[in-house]
Amino acid sequence: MYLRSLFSTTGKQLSHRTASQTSWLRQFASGHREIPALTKERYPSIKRGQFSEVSDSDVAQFESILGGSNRVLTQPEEIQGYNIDYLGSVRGFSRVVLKPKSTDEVSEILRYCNERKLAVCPQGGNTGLVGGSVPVFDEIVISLQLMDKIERIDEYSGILVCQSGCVLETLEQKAAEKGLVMPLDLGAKGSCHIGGNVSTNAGGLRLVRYGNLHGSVLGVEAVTADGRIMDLMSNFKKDNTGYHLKHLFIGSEGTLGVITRLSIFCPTASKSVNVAFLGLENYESVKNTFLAAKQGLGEILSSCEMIDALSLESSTYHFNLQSPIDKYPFYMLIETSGSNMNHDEEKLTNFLTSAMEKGLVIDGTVTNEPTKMRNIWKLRELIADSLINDGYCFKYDISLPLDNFYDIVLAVRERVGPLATKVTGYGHIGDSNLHLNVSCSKYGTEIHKLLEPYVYEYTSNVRGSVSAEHGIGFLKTKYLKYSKRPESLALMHQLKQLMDPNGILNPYKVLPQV
Ligand code: FAD
Ligand code: 2HG
Ligand code: ZN
Repeated sequence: MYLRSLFSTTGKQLSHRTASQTSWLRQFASGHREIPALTKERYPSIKRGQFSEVSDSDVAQFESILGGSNRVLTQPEEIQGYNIDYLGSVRGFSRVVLKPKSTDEVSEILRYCNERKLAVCPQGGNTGLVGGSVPVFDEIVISLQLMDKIERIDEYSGILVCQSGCVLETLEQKAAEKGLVMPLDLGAKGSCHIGGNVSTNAGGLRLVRYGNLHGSVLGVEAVTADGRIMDLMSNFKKDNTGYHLKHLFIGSEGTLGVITRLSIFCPTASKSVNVAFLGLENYESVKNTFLAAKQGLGEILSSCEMIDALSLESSTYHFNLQSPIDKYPFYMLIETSGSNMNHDEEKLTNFLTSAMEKGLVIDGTVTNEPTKMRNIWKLRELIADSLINDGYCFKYDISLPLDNFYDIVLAVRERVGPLATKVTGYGHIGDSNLHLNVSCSKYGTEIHKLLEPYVYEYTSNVRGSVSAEHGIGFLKTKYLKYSKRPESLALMHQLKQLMDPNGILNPYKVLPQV
C-alpha cells in the first residue's frame, strides 16, 4: 500500500481534449455515429399537437422581427444540427431556426408564435442528454446562441449578470479574472449555455460544495409563451417578497418560458486546490471513503466522484489517456478547495493516511499542479463522451440511496448480457447521483425494452429519483410518474396550462402527453 506523488508535481502527463472538441457534429460528420431515426418514427405513440405549420409568410414575419434573413435559418443543411440531440437519440424536422439577440426580439417572436399557434423549442448549447433541446416534430427552434453578452461581474458582491446564451466556460474564465468561480462546472462546459444550465437546473461536479442552481441563481428574466417579459432579476441573496417565481423557470426545461438573462452568485475562487485520484477494491470502500472525506475534509471538500473500472477503461481507451495509478475495481476523484495551502494539505494528508491505514484506499496520487489536476479531471469528465463513442449509449441519471448505489449496475449488466458493449457506473457519489451508462454498437429496441421501464422501476422501488440532474426532456416523460405522485403531476399540468394555454413552449417535453 502506498500513496504516490503526494503533493508532488511528478504525475504523468495526459493528452488534451475538451468536450466541445468531441461534439456530436464532428462525430456524425466523420461517419463515426449513426444519424438517428426521426423521433416520430422511433416513438410512434407520440402524436403531433394541434399546432399550425410554418408558412412562407411566417418566415417573412420572422425576418422582419430579426431584421433580415441571416438570423432566420431555413436551409436544410444549416438546420440539421439543431434537429439532432447530442446523444443522437432523437431527431426532429424543424424547418426554421431563429436566432434572436435581445429579450425584445424573443418577446416579439413568442407573441407572434402564440397568436399563430406555432410550437417552439428553445435551444441552448444542445448538450442536453434527455432529448429536450431539439424539436420532436416541426417546432421552430429558438436558438439563444447570439444572446451571449456578459453585462456585469461585481467582485464585491460576487454577482455575475449575463444573457442566457453565454457559454459556461467563457463565464468561468471571465469570473476567474475577477477572483471568482462559477458555482457549477460540467464536462460540457465548452458548449453548454448558462441559460441551458439554469433551464435544466444542471448539477455537475461541484454541487457537493456550492449547492444547486435554485440557490445560486439570484434572479432570471424570462419571456412567457404570450411574449410577456418577466423581470425577476435580483441582486441580493435575500428577497422574501411573495412567491419566488424564478424557481418556476429553473429546471422547467423551456416549458414555461424562455430565459433571456440571469444573475448568479459566484463564490470567491479558492487559493488552494488539490486533487486526489484513488484506487479502491470495492463499492463498500467507496462509500466509507466518502464518509471519511466528509468528516475529515469538512468545508474544503469541493468534489467527490466515483468511477468504476469500465468507465475509466472507456475514457482512457477512447481519448488515449493514461491513468496515473494502476487498475482497480473502483476509483475516486476527490477535490479540495480552500484558502490555506498548509491547512488544506495537512487535512488531506490526515484523511488519506487514515483511509489507507483502514484499508479503504489501496493506491492513489495527489497533486496541486494545475496541468496535472486538469489531466486527472479529464479522466472523469470524458467518460460521458467516451461511452457514446462505442456507437450508441443509453444514459440513466438517477439518485439512489448510498446503500443501494452500485447494485443496479450489476443487475443491469446481468440483465442485458452480451447485448451491451459496456454497462458502467460512475458519477457524483457526493450527491448520491449515479450515472448508469449502457453502451452498444448501435441503437436497438431489444435492449431498450430490457432497460426501460426496468431501470426506473428499480429506482422507484428504492425511493430514488428517475432524474438526478439531467431533467426529464422528451426521453423520460413516461417515467416521471415513478418520481412524482399523481397530485404533484396534476399541479404541474395546471401550472403549464396557466402559463402556456396554447402549449406552444417545448411541447412533448417534461410532462407526459395526456
Ligand atoms: P440544451 O441542451 O440546449 O437544452 C436543455 C433544455 O433546456 C432543453 O429542454 C431546452 O429547451 C432548454 N433550454 C435551453 N436554453 C434555454 C433557455 N434559455 N430558456 C429556456 N429553456 C432553455 N448535466 C448535468 O446536470 N451535470 C453534468 O455533470 C453534466 N455533464 C455533462 C457532460 C457532457 C459531456 C454532456 C454532453 C452533457 C452533460 N450534462 C450534464 C448535460 C447538459 O450539459 C446539461 O443539461 C446542460 O445544462 C444543458 O445546457 P445546454 O445549453 O446545452 O442546453
Ligand atoms: C457527467 O457527470 C454528466 O459526466 C454526464 O452528467 C453523465 O453521460 C452521462 O451519463
Ligand atoms: Zn453528472
